Parts: sequence; C-alpha cells; structure tokens
Amino acid sequence: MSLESPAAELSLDAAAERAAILHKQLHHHAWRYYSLDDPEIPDAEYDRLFAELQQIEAQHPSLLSEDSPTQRVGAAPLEAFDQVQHSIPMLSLNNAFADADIEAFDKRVREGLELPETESVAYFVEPKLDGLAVSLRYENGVLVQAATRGDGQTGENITTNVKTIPSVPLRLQGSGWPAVLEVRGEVYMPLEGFDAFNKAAAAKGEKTLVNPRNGAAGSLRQLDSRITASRPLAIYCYSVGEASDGPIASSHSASLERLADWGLRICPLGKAVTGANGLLDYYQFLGNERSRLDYDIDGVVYKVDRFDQQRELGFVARAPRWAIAHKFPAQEELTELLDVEFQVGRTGALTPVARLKPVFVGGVTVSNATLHNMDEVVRKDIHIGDTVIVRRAGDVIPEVARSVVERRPADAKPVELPSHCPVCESHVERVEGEAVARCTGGLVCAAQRKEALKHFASRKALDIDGLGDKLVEQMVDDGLVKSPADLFALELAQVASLERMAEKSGQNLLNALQAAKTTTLPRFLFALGIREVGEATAAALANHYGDLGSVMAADQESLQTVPDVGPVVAKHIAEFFAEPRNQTVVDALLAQGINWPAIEKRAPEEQPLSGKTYVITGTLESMSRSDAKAALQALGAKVAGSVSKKTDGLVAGEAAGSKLTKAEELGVPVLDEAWLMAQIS
Ligand code: 5U1
Repeated sequence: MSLESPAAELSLDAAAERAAILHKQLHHHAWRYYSLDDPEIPDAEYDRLFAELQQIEAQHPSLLSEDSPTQRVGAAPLEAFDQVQHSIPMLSLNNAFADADIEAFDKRVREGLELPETESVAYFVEPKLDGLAVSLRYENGVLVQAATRGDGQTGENITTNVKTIPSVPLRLQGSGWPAVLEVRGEVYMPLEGFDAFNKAAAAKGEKTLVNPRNGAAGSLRQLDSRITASRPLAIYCYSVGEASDGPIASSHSASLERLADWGLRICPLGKAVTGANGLLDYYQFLGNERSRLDYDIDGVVYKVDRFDQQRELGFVARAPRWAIAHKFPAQEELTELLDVEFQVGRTGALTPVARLKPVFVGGVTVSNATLHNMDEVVRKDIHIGDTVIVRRAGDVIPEVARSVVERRPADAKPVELPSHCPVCESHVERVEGEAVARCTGGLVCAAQRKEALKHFASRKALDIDGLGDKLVEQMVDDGLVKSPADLFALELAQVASLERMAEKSGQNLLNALQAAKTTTLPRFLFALGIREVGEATAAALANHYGDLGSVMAADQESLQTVPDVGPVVAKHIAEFFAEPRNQTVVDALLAQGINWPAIEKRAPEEQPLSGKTYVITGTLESMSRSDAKAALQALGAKVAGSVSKKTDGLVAGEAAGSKLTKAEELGVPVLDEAWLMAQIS
C-alpha cells in the first residue's frame, strides 16, 4: 500500500478518490493489527492516515459512510436499543461436565449418523469464550447491523457499539462473500485490558468492573457508544447464520477459513480432532492452557465438522444435536463468609483470611481465601456473614472477589483489625497510608521468630560466627530457642545434637556466642530488628542518647531530633520499646551478659570528627561501606557520595576507582582502613 501525504483542501471528486484509498488502507491495517496481531505500519502512521480521513469527512460530510473506519469512535447516546429479529435463531448449546457425558455425546452422534463401530467422527473443537454472543450482519460486504443474542429469536440492536470494536471489520475484505452474510461470535474483554481498565478506574476512585465477562457485556449495553469505544473489547467469530447463497463451505472448519479470508477474526486455538478421545485430549490441553490465555474461557465447544452430518443430526429444542459445550469447573462461586481471622507472616504482617462455608470452585473445595489487607477489605466492602464471590483462576490462590451487598444479612459484622497480635499478643501497629498492619513483637512473636533470630545473629548485628540461617531454623524447629536470649543459655550437648554439628563445631559455636556478648550499642540496637532502623539509624541513636536506657525511654518527639529520624521511624522505635514483651527480651539479653563499651556522650560539635566530611570508596576488609559510614557518622562526621575540594578525606579500600583519581587530583587526603579503625577504637 502506498502511503500518500494528505492534501490540504480537495475537490469533492478528488476527496472521494482519496477517501476510498484511505478506507481501504485503514481497513487493511486495522485487520493486520487487531485480527492478525501483525501490523505492517507503525501506530503513528495509522493515526496519520486516520486523521487525514477524518479531515476529508469533515470537509465533505457527504463522503461519510457507515463503514468508514472513523465511525469506530462512538456516536451520540441512544434513547434505548431497538429490537432485532434474528433471521436464523441464535442457538444455545447443551452443557456437559463429565468425561462420561462426552463419551455419551459421541455415541449419540455415531448412532445418529449410523456410523459403524470402526468409524470415528470428525469434530472441530474450540475454546468457549466467556463473553457476550453477538451476530454481525454484512450486506454487500458492509457491516450494517450487530445484535445481541437476546432470547435467541430477538436481540438488541447494538450496531453503534459493536462498530467501535477494533477487531470487528466494518467492511469485509477479499472476494466471494455472499450479498448477505451473518456471522456469529463472542465479544470479550482481554484480561490485560480488563486489568489496565480496573487499575485506572481504581486510581481515579471510579467503579471497577467485576470480571471480564461483565466488563464485555456492560460495555456493549452502553447507550452512549463513546463509552463502549473507551473499553478494551475484542471479538472471535465462530459460526455463520444467514448466508444468502447457501452454506459458504461444506464443513465448519472450511467455513472458518473463509471467514478468516474475509477479514473476520477467528480464534487460533480451534482444531480438527476425531472421536471421543480426540475431544477429551483437547479438553485436557485447553484446561492446562487456560491460565495462560489472555481471555477467560469457561469450557470447550465440540462440533461435528461436516455440514451434511450436522444437517442429518438436526436439533433438539433450541440446541443442536451436533455440538456440545464441555464446561470447565467454574472459577467463581457464591458462598458465605463465616469469619475473618488474621494470620501473622514472618515479617509480622497481618493478613486477613476469610473462613468460608466450603465451596467447590476452580476444581477444588475452598474453605479459606486471602483478603490481602485491610484496605482491600474496606474497598470490597466485606462484612462477616456476607454472601461473597470466591474466585480461583488456574493455580492462583483463591480470593474473595467481592461481597454481594444486596444479600447482606441484618446481623452482618464489619471486619475489625485486632489491636493485639493473635500469635503473641504484642500490640498491632498500622502506619497511616500503609495497607499492611504489623505485629510489633518482632523478638517474641512465634510467627516472626526465625526471621528475627536470623537478623539478630547476622554479620551487621551481633555477628555470631557460625550461626547461619539453617542452624537458626533447626534451633527454632527443635524448640531450643524462642527468643534471642535463649541463644546464650545453650549448652554444648544441645548444640552438638543438631544436624551437621558435632562436639567441636558445637564448642566453636558456644565460643562465638560468648565472643558476641561483647558488642557495641549501635550493633545491639540494630540487632533488635526495629522496623526501619538500619545500621546508620542505630548508630545515630546510640550517638545521640549515649546509652540504651535513654534510647528506650525516649518519646516520639525527642526521637525526631536524632539525625535522619522522621516521624514514621520515631513511631516504630517508640512503639517497639513501649511493648512490655520487647522490654523483657532486652532485659533477658542484658542478664545473659550482653555488654558494650560506654559511649562518651558529647555535644555534636564536640564529637571527634564533627564538622568533617569524608567519602568512602572501594572494598574495605573489616566492614562494609555502610558500616563504615555509620561509624563515621557516629563520630560526628558527614559522609558524602562524591569527592570535592571540601572533602576532608577519602577512605579508600581495595579496587578504588575514579574517586581515588579525583581525590589525588584535588589534593584531598587519601585515608586507609587502618585510619578508620583507629578512629573507631
Ligand atoms: N466457540 C464457540 N462458542 N460457541 C457458542 N462456538 C460456538 N458455537 C455456538 C455457541 C452458542 O453455537 C453454534 C453451535 C451455533
């Protein structure tokens, strides 16, 4: 296709000629993009062609036709939808749930066709999309009408809405289509579009869509098609209704190929199979694929492929004898919310968990489902006693999608965040603006014990040589250690009995524990695992208050006068020490002989390195750069990220790079690790 540039003002004839070219180009590129997922031109080029056609149509309104690609943007709102009589009824399908139903279906088909035992039936199988069935009527290749299924005989005229769906061709391409062609298919909302739409709606505080099927159905029922145009919708076509010249092919599979040639979008997962085994194998295959698809499906449709055989089998009531829907287990079900309990995670986060009246959903019986956090509980307006929709898609953890507020009983109770941890009874803290609530009993809470102990023993905390994560986990699992102070009461026989430990390694560990008892106040404060108190904050606290008692006694206001401590961190620190269980742990540690050299408390300007600025670079042997930074800050120095003329010294470890070169150029003193250690000591 040639890409011509727009003309400013054209005569009617020239405009008509150009508009025809643009129609063709835009239809072609929309088909490449939306139906084939294989665009030939960049989006910007498509937009330019589109704008050019809009301009021509604005200048010459007589050129505006029903099938113009510009007509996808929606039109002025309707008062109501007109009714449409389907010339050939839109059928429904009988449903099957068990493999035995499918074997019986195949048997009925073979009997109906009087096939010998040895002959298998040729079927065509395809996903059953969870969207809204529509019929598209093309006259002389132009889309003239789109309708909902309604009751199968009469539907609603939703032409203006359907025209906004990019993968619905407004004009058929190629050749050979009958003068009247009515195509049936499913309009759906791709999951990616659904998620994006809901994210944007939630961010604007607007109503979110309940699920993709409701999203598709609701979008098509808008009287204002401009709203439909803003919704991410797509179509897959799956059959032919009226065709003015008779059947367009001799089989279902061949008819889908013809529809595809005419630019209609066909699901690429359709497949020809034979016999009941072929049907069931495909069901298995699609069941496994289901969670990876970009659209919701609720089953598989099996169809006898040959049209002559379809005709022979005919219909019962409103459903064909030659087709059946094999449903997947529902991914959403209704049940009753019996209670909400709170689980404590290893970091202390409290997660509300719904206790449900057991319900079969997504192929399993679900009696618990996550409610994520309190913000979600409030957003979904969930009360205990409510009827709720439980969703389990694929292997995803079951969740409560929402409450059915209309069915709320009078005695339903709001969900309340507990004030105390259900595991250790320490009080629960919820920082304003944060979704997660947490237990403050980090050191004593059984749920958090392992993580708290790993942190306590880690290199930057008490640095207990040989006490790795695996050993901590074993000690907790065996009930040897509940709180950090228990570590220091361990006996050789207990330690030596642990996996991969023996007398010698056990003794080494006890020696390491003994050595770790002498530490520093910053390390001790850091080891306590107070939320958001890293090494630098621990050092600043030690330096500011000088002793542990003063840190523990400080109120939030005072804590905020410590360098780098804001209101949130001050709250964490004050709440940690206000918790009697944490005080008990600190006392027990001191009783075990944990000690540190006294800090000589000085006014900021009296600190040995106050007023000095240092930069640290390269790898230090005895400590990390962040430890070194905290140590220098504790001595009153500032630690900057880059070297300048104002830098008082560059502490350079191994493999120092450009900062060292810059310091040498500027004549900034280069200091080694020995200097640093001397300052600290
Ligand atoms: N994929 C697909 N869905 N679906 C729904 N094919 C299909 N065919 C249907 C329906 C109602 O009916 C035909 C058997 C006419």
